[in-house]
Amino acid sequence: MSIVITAFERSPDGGKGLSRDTRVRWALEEVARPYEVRPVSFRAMKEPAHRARHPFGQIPTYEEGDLTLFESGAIVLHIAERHAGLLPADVNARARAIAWMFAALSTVEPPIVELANAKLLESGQPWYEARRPLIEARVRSALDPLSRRLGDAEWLDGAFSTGDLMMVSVLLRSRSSGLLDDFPNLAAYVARGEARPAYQRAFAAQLAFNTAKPATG
Ligand code: GTB
Repeated sequence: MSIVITAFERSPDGGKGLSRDTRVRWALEEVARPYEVRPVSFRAMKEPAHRARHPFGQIPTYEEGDLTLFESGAIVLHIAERHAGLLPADVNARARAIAWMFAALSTVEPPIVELANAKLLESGQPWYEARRPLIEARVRSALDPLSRRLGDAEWLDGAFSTGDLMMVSVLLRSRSSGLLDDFPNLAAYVARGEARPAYQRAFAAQLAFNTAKPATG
C-alpha cells in the first residue's frame, strides 16, 4: 500500500528540515518505505478536506490505505511498530525507547518550541529581552539532565531507536539558539543522527521539495 504524507507547500524555514514532516520522512527512510508527499498551503490546511485528515489543520499527516494519522509522534511510532529497525525486539527495551520518544515530545520539545516561537513572534515586543532568559532557562533545564543521562553513550538506550530519531529531531530545532553548544555531547549526538544515511536522504528530499521551482502555466 502506498504511503502519502503531507508537508508545507513551502516550509517557512526554506528547507532547513525543521518542520515536522522531516521526522516522518526520516522514519520512512530508516525502514526503507517509499512515500509520496502532498503539499499543503497554509490556506488549504484550514479547509475541511485537510481538517478531515488533521483536526487541528496542521502538517504532517500520514495516509496508508484506509488509515489516516496525524501527530508526528503517532505517525513515527506507527512506522516503527510496523517495520523492523526502529524499535528493539525486547519488550522492556521497546518500552524504554517509546519513553524516550515521549520525553522528546512532551518534556524537551515544548520549551524549545516556545523559545523559537518567542523569537519569531515576540522579538519586536518590549518584553522579549526580559522574557528570553526565562525561556532559555527552561530549555537548559531539559537539556542538562538529558546531557547527563546520555553521557558519552552513542544513543540514549543501546542501539539507535525511534527514541533517538525523535530526540535528535527535537534538538535540531534548538540549534540556532546556540544553547546546544553548551552541551558538547548533545551537539555530537545530534551530529551522529544527522550523519545517518536515512536522515541525509530525508533532509535532501525535503530540501528539494522546498526549493523546487513552482509549476508555471
Ligand atoms: N504536535 C503536532 C505534531 O507533532 O505533528 C504539531 C504539528 C505542527 O506544529 N505542525 C506545524 C503546522 O502545521 C508545522 S511543523 N503549522 C501550521 C499551522 O499550525 O497553521 C512546526 C514548524 C513550522 C515551521 C518551522 N520552521 O519554519 O522552522 C518549524 C516547525
